[in-house]
Amino acid sequence: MANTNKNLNSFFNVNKFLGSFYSYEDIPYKEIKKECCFVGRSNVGKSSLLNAVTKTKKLAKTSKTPGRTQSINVFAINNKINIIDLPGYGFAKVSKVMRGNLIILIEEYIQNRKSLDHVFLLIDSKVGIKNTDIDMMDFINNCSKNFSLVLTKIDKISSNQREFQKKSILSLMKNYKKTFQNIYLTETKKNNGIYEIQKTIYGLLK
Ligand SMILES: Nc1nc2c(ncn2[C@@H]2O[C@H](COP(=O)(O)OP(=O)(O)O)[C@@H](O)[C@H]2O)c(=O)[nH]1
Ligand SMILES: [Mg+2]
Repeated sequence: MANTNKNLNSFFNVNKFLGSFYSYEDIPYKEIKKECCFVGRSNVGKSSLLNAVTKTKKLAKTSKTPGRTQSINVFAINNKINIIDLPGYGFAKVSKVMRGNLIILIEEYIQNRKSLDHVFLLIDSKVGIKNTDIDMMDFINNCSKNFSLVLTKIDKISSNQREFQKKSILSLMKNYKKTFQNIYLTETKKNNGIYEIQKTIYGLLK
């Protein structure tokens, strides 16, 4: 069925916000058994990516003020697959205790959510990989969850820098041979890389 860009857009365009949750245990399972999530530092572009993938403006609130989303936001796509917008980590302006709590919320979700099939870890291409990102990769890897990297906002860097980033990241990924799947370069305004991510998410249904 959905083997073209247009078909995938209409598949993802049928969507519903299921709610905000403060613990993985509160997220309903219902009949939806497949799930992926977007995780990354505050302001990396998680909500923008969700809007681009679903072709739904303002489905997830995108914000110019980092650190605002502090709960697990659940979106059902076509009643078949959930996309989870996780809180951002590593935002300096919230208290240490709050940062710790957010990490716990994220990690408990990744570790315990049985229907979670694929983690998309977002990296701002201009900022690059930080220690908190490495910690998150180690955690995902230790949970034996498959993950892909999404290098966001590639419009902000030159094509040389894109190649350099991609190369150095791929070399780092040798440490995660069992769980690392793929790398995507995205720019939400021009939809670069969005179709590839849609295909991967849709592919989870097989
Ligand atoms: N230039 C550029 N800015 C982006 C892109 N994606 C997101 N942004 C901006 O980055 C900021 C944070 O985005 P948001 O999706 O709210 O990040 P979140 O905190 O990870 O959910 C917003 O100002 C977005 O407009 C992109 O592909 N290119
Ligand atoms: Mg957000």
